[in-house]
Amino acid sequence: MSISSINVLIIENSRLFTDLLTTLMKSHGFDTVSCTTGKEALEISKDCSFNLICVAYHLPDFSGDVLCQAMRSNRALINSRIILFTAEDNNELLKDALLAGVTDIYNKNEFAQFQTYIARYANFVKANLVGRALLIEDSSSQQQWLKAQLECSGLEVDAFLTAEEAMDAFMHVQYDIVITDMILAGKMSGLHLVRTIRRLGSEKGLIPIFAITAYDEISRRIELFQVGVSDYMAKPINPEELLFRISSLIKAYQIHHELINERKMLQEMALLDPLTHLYNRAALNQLLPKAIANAKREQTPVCLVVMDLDFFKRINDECGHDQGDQVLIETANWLRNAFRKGDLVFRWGGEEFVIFLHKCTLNEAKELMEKQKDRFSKRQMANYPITASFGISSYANFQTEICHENLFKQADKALYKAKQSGRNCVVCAPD
Ligand code: GH3
Ligand code: MG
Repeated sequence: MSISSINVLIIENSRLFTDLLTTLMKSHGFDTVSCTTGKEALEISKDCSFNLICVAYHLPDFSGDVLCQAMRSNRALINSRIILFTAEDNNELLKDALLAGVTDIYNKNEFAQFQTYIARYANFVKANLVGRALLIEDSSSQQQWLKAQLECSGLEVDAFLTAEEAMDAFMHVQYDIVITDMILAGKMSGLHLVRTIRRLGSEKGLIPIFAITAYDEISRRIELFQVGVSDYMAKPINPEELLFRISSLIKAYQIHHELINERKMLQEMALLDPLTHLYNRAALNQLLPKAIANAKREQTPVCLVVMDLDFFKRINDECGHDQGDQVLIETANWLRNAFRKGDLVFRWGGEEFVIFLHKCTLNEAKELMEKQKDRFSKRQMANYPITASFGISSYANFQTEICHENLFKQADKALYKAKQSGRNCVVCAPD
C-alpha cells in the first residue's frame, strides 16, 4: 500500500466539514472524492473502491448507519474503513452503527481525535516494510495478487508454487518471513514445510511463519500453532490486516536478529586481541580445554608451543612503540598463515604467542618448529630483523589427564630454557 493509492470518499452535507476533511486528507497525500447524499455515494462507489469512507450520521436521504449497511453489501467496500461522524453521544445509536458495519465513530466536536487517528493511519501506510519474504501459494492467480500486495508494502518477494521449490530457496537465502498456504500442490504440504523449517537447529529455524488457510476451525488453528506457525489468516485475505500482522512479525524477527548479531560480535570482540585480531587469553581458556578433551577422546597426540620474540623491548626503545606494534601485527599475520587448518594461534600477551598443534607428536612438533623458527628468522617483521624462541610441551599419554594450564606451564618452562640457551631456538619439555 502506498499513500498515493489511498482513496477517500467523503459523504457530508455540510460544506464546511467537507472542506475540513478534504484539507486533512490532502495534507497526508490521500485522494478525495466528496458528495452530499447517500444516493450519490452508492452511485459513486459502484465503480470505485475506497480505503476510507467518512460519512455523516445525518444525511438528507439516509441515516449514516443505514447507508453503511448498504455500502457493506458492495463487495468492493467490504474492507473499507467506514468512519461515522455524529454530533451527539447516544449509546444506542452508536451500537446500531457498529452493528451496521461502521469501523469507528468520531464526534464532530472533537475533531483533534480524528486528526490523530488519520495521522496514525498515514504512518502505517507510509511505513514501508524492509525485508524479504518467501511466499508459497499454489494458485497462480492468488499468488500474483498476494505478491503484488506484499511488494506494494515495500517487501521483496520470492514466490513459489510448491513447498519443495520454496524449501530449496529458503536454505540459500536469508528471509525475514515465510508466508505459506497450508494446502499445496506437490508432495510437501504447508504443515510439512512448517515442520521442516522448525526442525532446523540453526537461527533459520526461528523465522516467523505466517499461514494462510482455507479453513478457520478451532482444531485446525490449534494444529497450526502446534507445528510452529507464528500467526495465520483465513481466506479471503484482507490485505490491510495481512500487512499489519506480518509487519509486526518481521519487525520483531529483525530486532531479534540484530540482537543475536550484536551478541556474536561482542563475543568475538571479547575473545579477539584488538591489536593483532588473534584469539586472546580468554579464548585460549575457552578453546584449549575443548581441544585437549577432543585429543583424549580421539587418542591423537597434541602439542602446545609458546613463542616469545627475542629482545623485543629493543624495538620499542630504538624505533618507538608504534613500530613495536607493527612488528606484533605482522608476526600475527605470519603465524596465522604458518600452520595447518585446525591448529590454533593465540596472543598470550605482550610479545608472547601460543600455538596449539592438533594431531602432532612431540618429534613432529620439534621438526616443524625448527623449520618455522628458521623461516621466521629469515624474514623481517615491519622491516625489522627479529628472531623468536620456542618452548614445546605435548600430550600423548592418554592414560593420564592434563589440564591446559599444566600443558602451558611445561611449554613455558621449555621456553625459559630456550631463552637461557641463547634464544632463536626450540626446546621441548620432557616427554
Ligand atoms: P626476551 O628476549 O628476553 O624476551 O626480551 P624482550 O625484550 O623480548 O622481553 P621483555 O619482557 O624484556 O620486554 C617485552 C616488551 O614488550 C616490554 C613491553 O613494553 C613490550 N610490549 C608488551 N606489549 C606490547 C604491545 O602491545 N606493543 C608494544 N609495542 N610493546 C609491547
Ligand atoms: Mg621477548
